[in-house]
Amino acid sequence: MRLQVLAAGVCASTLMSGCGLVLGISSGEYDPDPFDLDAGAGGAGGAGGAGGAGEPDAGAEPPACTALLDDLEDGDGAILRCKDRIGSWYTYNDGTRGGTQTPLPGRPFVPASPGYGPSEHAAHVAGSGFVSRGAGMGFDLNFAPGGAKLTYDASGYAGLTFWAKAAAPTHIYVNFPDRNTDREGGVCEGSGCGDHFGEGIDITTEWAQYTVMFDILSTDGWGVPAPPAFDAAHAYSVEFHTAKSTVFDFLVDDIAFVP
Ligand SMILES: [Ca+2]
Ligand SMILES: [Ca+2]
Repeated sequence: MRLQVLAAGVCASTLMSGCGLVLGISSGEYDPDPFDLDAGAGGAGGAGGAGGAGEPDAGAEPPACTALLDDLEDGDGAILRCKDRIGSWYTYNDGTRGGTQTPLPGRPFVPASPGYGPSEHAAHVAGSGFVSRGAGMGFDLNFAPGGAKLTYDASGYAGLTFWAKAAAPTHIYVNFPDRNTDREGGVCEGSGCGDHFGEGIDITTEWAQYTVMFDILSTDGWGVPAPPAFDAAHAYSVEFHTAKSTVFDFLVDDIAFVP
């Protein structure tokens, strides 16, 4: 729980995502669903999201899953469809008035060009001005269009690896909403949800590969009830999150599980 320890002393830094999640927000003003997870997941994410996962052909068996989650090369907003995995990219933010984000939550998620290396596409998000809980982009792992948002069993994998590049050096968090921290799981409620297990990384202005192992993930410590550990067997999503007041403009590509 390294971040929990750090949080006590480094809360003055706007780069610590967890700190901003509670400071400066009176209980009366607290938005229990600041990321609009309930509505946003449906609108921006999988179900019915424009440009989202296409309906699989009736009767067509999806291919077996590999470690690769998405390379964005098909140019749409859905991750690679395979046997147990279906989901779409989405963006989210804390709803700060005046905050700007591209693409906006609920709008079609269109991959940017070019991508990493010789590839043609990467996932892109940019924005600023989100002063309470921040913003980001992510994708669901088991959320079919028109269906329910379900958990995905990632316990057969040890971590996540991806390539990333930012317009300016940017600190982001790779978060993994799971059964305990996503309100969809029914374990946490309201403002007790959202303290996802994750890890902070520093993205530079050159493409570089980053790897986050599941066994070192931590929360910020404010979730209720306190989640015991990342529940990889019941993961909902992968999110690339920026802390409050971060100016962000970054690309992510070739996202894959680590076997
Ligand atoms: Ca690519
Ligand atoms: Ca795709």
